[in-house]
Formats: sequence, structure tokens, C-alpha cells
Amino acid sequence: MSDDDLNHSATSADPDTPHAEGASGGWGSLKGIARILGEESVSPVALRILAGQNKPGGVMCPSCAWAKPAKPHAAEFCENGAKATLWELTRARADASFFAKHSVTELREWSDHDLELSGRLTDPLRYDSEADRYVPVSWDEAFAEIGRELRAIDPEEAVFYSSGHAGLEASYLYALFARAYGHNNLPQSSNMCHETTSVNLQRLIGVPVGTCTLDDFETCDAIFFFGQNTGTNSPRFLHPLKRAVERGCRIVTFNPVRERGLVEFVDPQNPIQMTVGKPTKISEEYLQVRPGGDVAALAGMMRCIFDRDDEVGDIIDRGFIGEHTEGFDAMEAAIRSMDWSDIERQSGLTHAMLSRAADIYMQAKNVIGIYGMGLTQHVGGWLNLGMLVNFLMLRGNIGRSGAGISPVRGHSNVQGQRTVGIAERTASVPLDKLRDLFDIDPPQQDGLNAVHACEAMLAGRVKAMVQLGGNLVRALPDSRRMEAAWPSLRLTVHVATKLNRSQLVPGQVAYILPCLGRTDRDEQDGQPQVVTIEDSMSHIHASIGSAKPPSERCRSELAIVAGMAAATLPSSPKLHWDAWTRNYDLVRDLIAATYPDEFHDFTARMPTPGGFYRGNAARERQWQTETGKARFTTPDTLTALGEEPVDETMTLVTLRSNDQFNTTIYGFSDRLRGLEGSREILLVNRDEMARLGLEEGERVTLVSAVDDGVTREVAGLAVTAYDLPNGCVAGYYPELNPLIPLSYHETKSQTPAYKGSPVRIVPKGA
Ligand SMILES: Nc1nc2c(c(=O)[nH]1)N[C@H]1C(S)=C(S)[C@@H](COP(=O)(O)OP(=O)(O)OC[C@H]3O[C@@H](n4cnc5c(=O)[nH]c(N)nc54)[C@H](O)[C@@H]3O)O[C@H]1N2
Ligand SMILES: Nc1nc2c(c(=O)[nH]1)N[C@H]1C(S)=C(S)[C@@H](COP(=O)(O)OP(=O)(O)OC[C@H]3O[C@@H](n4cnc5c(=O)[nH]c(N)nc54)[C@H](O)[C@@H]3O)O[C@H]1N2
Ligand SMILES: [Mo]
Repeated sequence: MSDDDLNHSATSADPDTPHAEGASGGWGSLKGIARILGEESVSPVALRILAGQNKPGGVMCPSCAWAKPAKPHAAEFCENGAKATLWELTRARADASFFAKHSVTELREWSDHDLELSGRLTDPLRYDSEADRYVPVSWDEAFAEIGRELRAIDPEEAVFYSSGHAGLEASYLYALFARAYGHNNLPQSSNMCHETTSVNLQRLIGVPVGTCTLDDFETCDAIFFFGQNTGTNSPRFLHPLKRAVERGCRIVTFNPVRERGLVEFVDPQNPIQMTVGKPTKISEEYLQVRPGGDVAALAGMMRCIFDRDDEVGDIIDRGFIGEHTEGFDAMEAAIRSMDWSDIERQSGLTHAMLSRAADIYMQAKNVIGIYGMGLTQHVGGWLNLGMLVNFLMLRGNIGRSGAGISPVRGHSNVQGQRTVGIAERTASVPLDKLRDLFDIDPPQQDGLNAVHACEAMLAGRVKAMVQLGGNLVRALPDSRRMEAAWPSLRLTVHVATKLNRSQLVPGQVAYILPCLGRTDRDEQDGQPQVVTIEDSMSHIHASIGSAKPPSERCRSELAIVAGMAAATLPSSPKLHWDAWTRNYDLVRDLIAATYPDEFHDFTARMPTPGGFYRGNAARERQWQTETGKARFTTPDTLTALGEEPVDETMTLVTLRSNDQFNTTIYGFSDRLRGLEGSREILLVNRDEMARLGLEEGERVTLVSAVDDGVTREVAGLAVTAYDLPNGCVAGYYPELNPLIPLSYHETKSQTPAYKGSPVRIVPKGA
């Protein structure tokens, strides 16, 4: 295959691909913030909070988990961080009168966007099935009934979910509550996200998290990006990236979509560059790999590396491999036996392209591998990560400064919640310590993750679902099936800031408990409280909210968790739920006592600029794997897809727009992709449109091609020509979640295959 002979026809200059409004981060991004400011009428308080965001003494962004530098920019927030903050600080209120006016049946007709637009929740609410309305109740009543309900069931029938927002203190107590009560059913949003990372990096290099810190980005020579959309999902990362490019670091990107932020960047904090309008080119090579084709792309680059090593020697770091790793020979044999035509077909990239990318890798002393959902949300996510670790280890690029593997995490505290015990797998949890500290008998067996909890729910084995944040009914795969199962629950409890769809499928006993957001002032006993979070690079930061809470009746997440626990569990001299609620320092002391290596002197170290680092064994080349070595992976296939698309079957990739945070839809402008106005769209390339006889704007139905007796379809999607590889279609999450079968998930961690499920397009009238 030659470079012109690519398996996708469209290019960035494709007349049918809507044109993006210039480089990401430039004027457009400031306009985006201004629009939200206009919509939400920004108060001086909001401006003050934004000015201090991600800086010592300020609030840590409620949006993504990207690292917070020790020396922040004047404005250390991005377009999407500003949206998240202002969305939380809205003046709109979903208060008692709102719920008196709207029945639950009526609210179910509202869109995700309109539901959250109703504003902040102000009162504890209980569902009244006769009136079909949520009605205000007192906190005491709510806690008492929740406690009664939980005591009436077997603890194993309860599931305590968390979305990665709540701080370390509330999260630690939530996990303690679950274990004292008697279960490990602690699924978290990462079960739909980076669980592939937690399970597989642990297996391969002995840590469940990435090995890089921000400093590494100042000395790396090349960065390889796989399926992570920086411009939209972690825009502050564009600053270190731009600096890296300016000092000569070379960037190679693998992504089926040409995402603007990785193509070029205009720094909104650099007025000169903005006026001159000269963007920085980010990626030297931008390779539009087929979904699931990263395995083949990595195999191709590794073939080139082996070939060069044969010719000139000294390319492969045999010293590192001999001392630190196992499994190299079998892996090498498998890669050498692969056929270039298979590699090209599966990756959708040519030998020449992969050879150019491999050259960049071989010319670089220090290389960082970055990845996101493009690698994790596939059936073969484990193989994606195995191949990326292989690739990096070939030249000793793990456990050395300027190099490493760097998953970019999602929710602001998603990683930290896992660190302090929100874990359905008990291997990582010091259960003995909990037993000693609290005189409890924590269950030993693993609990349910998100997919297993759904299966148990469909089988009628779950009776209570408590949600600390999040919007499971929309975020889960097979969302229509799961939504239908929800009302069979006996108890549903939502600790939330805003109204969402999950709350509108109440169990027989159903509560919404309104909590403070990260930006709100949290006072207990007249004292301001601080919470902490862990960023994507394992640094722990204090976060101090200062906005007036939306109502006097909102409580902190920690207070709500402690209130539910106290009402459920028998009193005990070792469980001081009230005292812990009055002073969060006491909870930090408990975290330090449970995890002394990482969290010693927690409260004292909390204000460290840039956060305090809790360390990483793999970074020190200590491999806490089963064998004490880092492990190479031998590929047995060249794709991460569960099955290859054939004939009319296409691979569905679900995307986030630039105007959403997960199921929170801020608006309808996917500015960086040049897509405006509607989320009910299906992106297809022009060749595929011609092959399938589709017209631009034509309404089609997308149906799942997984044949297991369940009908899965989404109708009314407008066909939109877009520059994508052949054999795949793309559209938005969460609208397309009814199409992802629950059973279609990563093999080792059950992370749903949101980036690679088989579908068929049915034209209207067919
Ligand atoms: N503004 C904003 N920020 C967010 C979020 C948000 O919704 N909005 N969500 C937060 C959360 S929870 C998370 S987990 C992160 C998610 O952030 P990301 O990890 O960036 O996740 P996605 O945007 O889902 O997809 C990333 C990219 O994968 C590409 N891709 C799809 N399939 C493949 C493939 O097979 N191979 C390769 N190489 N690429 C592929 C897509 O084109 C897309 O550009 O962002 C966090 N930050
Ligand atoms: N098809 C498809 N599906 C996906 C994905 C995908 O890429 N494609 N991505 C997956 C990923 S990576 C993730 S992480 C999940 C996300 O799944 P979740 O984390 O469950 O969903 P969110 O949309 O982040 O949750 C939004 C809700 O959280 C509540 N909330 C907001 N702030 C706070 C707070 O401070 N405290 C509390 N208690 N509540 C708060 C609000 O009520 C809001 O409505 O979705 C997954 N689903
Ligand atoms: Mo996520």
C-alpha cells in the first residue's frame, strides 16, 4: 500500500468535513467561555473562584484530573474547566417549587441538557409515587429511612457507586461505610473508563496508574499519543505540550479523528501569538488509525525497530530488558512473524507511515506514551496497553526521567478515590488495617464492578443502589435495558448537585440528597473545611470552596455519607461519624493511618504547591508484579476489536463533544470539530456513504450487529460526512449508549467497548 492509497478517502481539507473555527485554544476558546459566562451571568464570586482555580489556596477544578503545576499560569483554567465551574455556580435552582410543578413522568421527556439547566438541587427529596413527584423531606427522615431500608436487606444486595468527583475524605468514609456494613460492591466511574489501566498496568508494570510527572514533559524528546483528545478533555495539557514542541520534542498522534487540539494550538494566554494568529503545530505525524487498529500500528512500528536493530545494532535496550523484564523472546518472535499486509489492513496505515513514526521513536532518547479512551474502551484494551508497554520498554522508556507511560484520567478525583479504598477488588485494600483501626469485619471477597452490578441488577440480585454523584442510567452501556431495570430496585439514593435522568427512574423508595459542589464553601462547626483530590499524576492537592452554597439545606458529601452510615450501622466506639463530619483533619489522619507510606503527615503536607507526590514504584523500576519483573505481552491478534467489521457491519466509536462533560451537556457546539447544532448525528466518510448509498443529512437508524436476542437501535440520526477511516462510524455519547451491549467489554477489566462495537446502518424506509 502507498501513502496515497489510504483506506479512508477524506482529508482535513475535505470539502464535506465542516471546517473548525481555527486552532484550538485561540479566540474561539475565549468566545466559548464568554458564551457560557453570558448564559450563566457570571458573578464576581465566579470570577474570583476562576482566578484562584488549580492554585494553592483555591479550588481544584471540578472538571478533569489533569495535573496542577507548582508554578501555575495567571489563569490556570481552560475553556472546559470554566464551563464546569460556572455550571456548578449557576443561580438557577431546582428547588421545592420546581418539583411541585413538574411530575417525574413529565421530566423524563426532558433532555439531559434541560434537566441540568434547571439548576442546583436545594432540598433532600423523597419520591411520592402517588403524586409522581419528588417532595421535600427533612435530613433526619431521609437518613432514618435509608438506614432502615439498608438494614432490612443483605448487605451483598446493595451497590454503592461513585462518580470520581467527591474528595478523598468523603470517599474514604464511603468505602469504610460499605465495608463496615458488609460489602465490597464499590463500582466507580473508572469501571467505564480507565479500569483497563488499573487492571492491566498493575499486571504489566506493577502499578495501577501512570508513571509520569509534569517534569517529564520538560525533558522528553518524543511523545506518542493514542486515543486521547487533549484539546477538549484536558486542555491545560496543551501548555506543557506546546512548550515541549517549541523546544524540539516531536509528537506523533494515532487517532481515527483529526482532533484539532493535537493538530495545532493557539495559546489564549499568549496575546502576541493570538493576534498574529500563528498557531503552533503540535503533531509532526498525525496517523488516522482505524478504531482498534493501534495493536497493528504498534506491531508495525516494532517490526521497523527490530529490522533497524538487525541492521545497525544497539537500538533495543537489551540491558534494561535483561535486568527488568520477562517475556521478551516470545513477544519478539510473534512480532517478527507478522505479515505487513495484515498490519496495514488492520491499522489502516501504510508501512511507510509506520516506518516514519518508528524513526521518530528511535531518534528520541526519552519517549512518553500518552493514552485515553481510544485504547481503554475496547474488547482488546488489555492488548492495546500490552503493546504500548512493549513499545516503550523496547528502549527502556519506563522508569526513567523524561520517559514513561501516562494515561490521562477523567474525573477530577477518579484516581484518588481508588487510592483511598473505593475499590470492588480487595487486593489493593489494606483490610487488616481497617479491621484494626475500626474494629470491623470487612468482607474478603471481591465486590461488583459496574458491568457486574448491571448483570446482577438484571438478574434481580441488587436491591439498593446508592450513587455518590454520576448519572449511571445514561453513562452505562445498554442504557435502554438498564433504565428499564432501574425501577425494580427497592431503594435508590442519589447524592447529587443537579437533576439528571438517573434520578427519574426511582426505585420503590427513592431519595435525592443535595450536596455541596467543589466550589461551595464547606463550613462545619463554624470552621471552613478543606477537601483533597489526587490528580492524574498522583499528586495530592487541597481544594477550598468559597461560594455561598445554593441553599442552607445542602450538605457536604462527607456529611451525607457519614449521616447515612450513622443511621445504618450500630453505634461503635471506633466509628465517630459525627466527629469526623465536624473536622475533616480527623479523616485525613485516618487516611494517613491506613496508608502511611503515601499519606503520612497528610494535613501538614496538603498545601504543597503542585501537590505532594505519593510516589510510584514502577517509576523507580521496582516492579510490584507477580514475578517482580515488568512483563512483555505476546500479541495473538492484530486488532483490539472483538470482531472485525465485514460487509455492512461498521465499528461504532462514541465521542465526547467540546460542549459536554460526560452526561452533562452544556450546549450543542462541537466547535473544535466544526460540528454545530445537533447531537443526533452519525459521522461517516464519503466513500462509505457512496458505498452504502447514503445522502448527507439523511435520517437513519443505527442498530447493533451483536445478535444475542436483544434489539438495540437508535433512530433519527442525520448522516454527516466526516473525515474518518473506512469501516467505522462515529456519534455522541450518551445518546448512542443503547447500542453498546453490556456483554461487549474489555476482557480483563470489563470496561465497556464504547469505542468499538459493531453496528449496521438502516436507511429510513428500509
Ligand atoms: N470537556 C470535557 N472534559 C472531559 C470529559 C468530558 O466529557 N468533557 N470527560 C472526562 C472523563 S471522565 C474522561 S475519562 C476523559 C476522556 O478523555 P479521552 O480519553 O480523550 O476520551 P474520549 O474523548 O472519549 O476519546 C478520546 C479519543 O479516542 C479516539 N479514538 C476512538 N477510538 C480509537 C481507537 O481505536 N484508537 C485510537 N488511537 N483512538 C481512538 C477518539 O477519536 C477521541 O479523540 O476526559 C475527561 N475530561
Ligand atoms: N458511550 C460512551 N459511554 C461512556 C463513555 C464513552 O466514552 N462513551 N465514557 C465513560 C466514562 S469515561 C465515564 S467516567 C462515565 C461517566 O459516568 P458518571 O460519572 O456516572 O457520569 P457524569 O456524567 O460524570 O455525572 C454527572 C452527574 O454528576 C452529578 N455531580 C456533578 N458534580 C457533582 C459533585 O460535585 N458531587 C456529586 N455528588 N455529584 C455531582 C450531577 O448530578 C451530574 O448530573 O461514562 C462512561 N460512559
Ligand atoms: Mo471517565
